[in-house]
Amino acid sequence: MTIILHELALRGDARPSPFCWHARFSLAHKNLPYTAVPTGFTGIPGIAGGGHKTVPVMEHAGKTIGDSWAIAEFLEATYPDRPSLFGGAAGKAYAVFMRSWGLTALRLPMLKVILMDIYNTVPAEEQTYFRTSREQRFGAKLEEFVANRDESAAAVRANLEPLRATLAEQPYLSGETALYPDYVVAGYLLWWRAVSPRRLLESDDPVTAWFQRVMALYPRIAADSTRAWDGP
Ligand SMILES: N[C@@H](CCC(=O)N[C@@H](CS)C(=O)NCC(=O)O)C(=O)O
Repeated sequence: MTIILHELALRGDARPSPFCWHARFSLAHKNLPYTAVPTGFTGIPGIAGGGHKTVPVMEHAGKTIGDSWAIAEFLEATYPDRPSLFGGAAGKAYAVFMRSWGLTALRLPMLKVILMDIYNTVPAEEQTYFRTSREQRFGAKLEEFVANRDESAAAVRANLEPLRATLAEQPYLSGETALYPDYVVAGYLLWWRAVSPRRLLESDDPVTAWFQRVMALYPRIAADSTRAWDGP
């Protein structure tokens, strides 16, 4: 059986989507082989017979699953004998928290830094779609949305403080081994790194050392992830 993962690819084969990285981490954690199929924004409606508005979309033994969290839950239920993504019910609850925390404490302030970088990475023929859909969603011109980039970057760095405190106690956010909560955060760092030439983390930041530990666990993700500069 071949597992197919449809994921977002932009100009220069940049792979930015944090949610696609979350799905990749889920597959990698379960040690499942998969084929990653790149798509642009305008290709999404045509994936796997249609009906999907976002990627990732996974095709698995005749079943098609959209949404990174649904993919994680499906893989956890389908492959109980492989390493657990969550580490039990309490671990799953922690993963739910980290998803919510990531959406508010990382995704939004990161977007306020990198939205124009993403736009500049979107192929010319998809830029009008991207600009229109995002300006509608955020109620502002892209340029206005990133007007306070420096403050937003500082907010992201400050929001990582609980992670630094956690990593002073243990090698991974989930304890002795990396689990889904680690992948949530790593996915957002891969997103930033794929499109933005700005440095997010200093090399002596404990989050940098943790990120490198996570990357070392998954050489394929480290190799396939693209970067605007060489760092987290
Ligand atoms: N809740 C979804 C969100 C997925 C998502 O928003 N994907 C973005 C790429 S990062 C997308 O496909 N956007 C399509 C579009 O904006 O047209 C998940 O976790 O998979």
